[in-house]
Amino acid sequence: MTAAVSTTPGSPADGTGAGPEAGSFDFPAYLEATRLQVETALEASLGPERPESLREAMRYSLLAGGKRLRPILCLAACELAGGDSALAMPTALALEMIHTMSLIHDDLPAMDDDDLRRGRPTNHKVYGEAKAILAGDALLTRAFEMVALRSPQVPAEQLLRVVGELSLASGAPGLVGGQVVDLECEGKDVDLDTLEYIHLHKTGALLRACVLSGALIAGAPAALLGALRTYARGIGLAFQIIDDILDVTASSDVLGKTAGKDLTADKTTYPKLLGLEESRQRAEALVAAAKAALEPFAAEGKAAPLLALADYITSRDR
Ligand code: GRG
Repeated sequence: MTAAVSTTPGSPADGTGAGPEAGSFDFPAYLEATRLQVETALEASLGPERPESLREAMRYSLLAGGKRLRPILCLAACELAGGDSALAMPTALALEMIHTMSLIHDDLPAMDDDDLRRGRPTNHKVYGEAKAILAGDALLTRAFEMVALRSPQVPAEQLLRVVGELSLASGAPGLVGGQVVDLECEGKDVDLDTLEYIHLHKTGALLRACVLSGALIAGAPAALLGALRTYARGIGLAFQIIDDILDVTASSDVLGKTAGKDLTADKTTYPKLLGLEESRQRAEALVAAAKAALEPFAAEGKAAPLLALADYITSRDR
């Protein structure tokens, strides 16, 4: 598969084969070009799902925008490992499908009960609860189809390891487990260790699957996979700390979801436990540790996208 339009030097589709040079890397251009590739591929990814009403509900949330960080992390990790990011695109889309599914279910009345997501009414507000649950289920299973049946150029052994990472990230050892503990902790006093557990599972596990699966598709050695695990842990926690901060400092308009939700739902957050300033410092330290883990692999500039993505996590405003 050829990756779609990008003229950004060093981006997945520039055709030079050269990684971005450290220091001259144009991250905003990389981010936008890669995001557009993902949008184009996502648009084409949902085929003849039937019935039409299910397809519509799946497309409604999947194509509602979003930062597309997870697929971009997957493609960037594939590049870092020396792979062709076009081969990782089906897996990158699968990761966005799992993420979107988790957002649909997270917004349901039985979970966070929210009515705004990605700047639009939530899926169940438009299609009803039953259809929203089923659209999520269909996206989750579609994700595994993307890897198992729609990645013909990737060796089966590598795809099997990717399926393993996606399973771990989605199930009880990942998103589901984190969500259960999160729900059980609502309205209770939660310590820092429990908060970390929730976020490493609810948020960190999928980010880890993103970088590991991209690297696995490129046939990365164990040392790089280990470094990516450390990187993912750092950015995963930092991502969630910033999410907690934005929940109290940003508006619903900018976030595209209901601001101030953590307070309303009586959730423990990093700002609640540590205050805003210490939370921010903690996020920055985690990002620094994440970047340091990639240092041994940064020689030819191939780590530039993942290094810049780590910084983006703390500097983002939505
Ligand atoms: C996967 C089987 C299965 C169940 C899901 C509902 C649930 C169980 C888990 C909740 C997971 C969840 C919603 C975690 C929050 C993660 C998070 C910080 C989301 C926001 O991510 P952004 O900011 O969103 O990247 P965009 O819209 O930009 O993609």
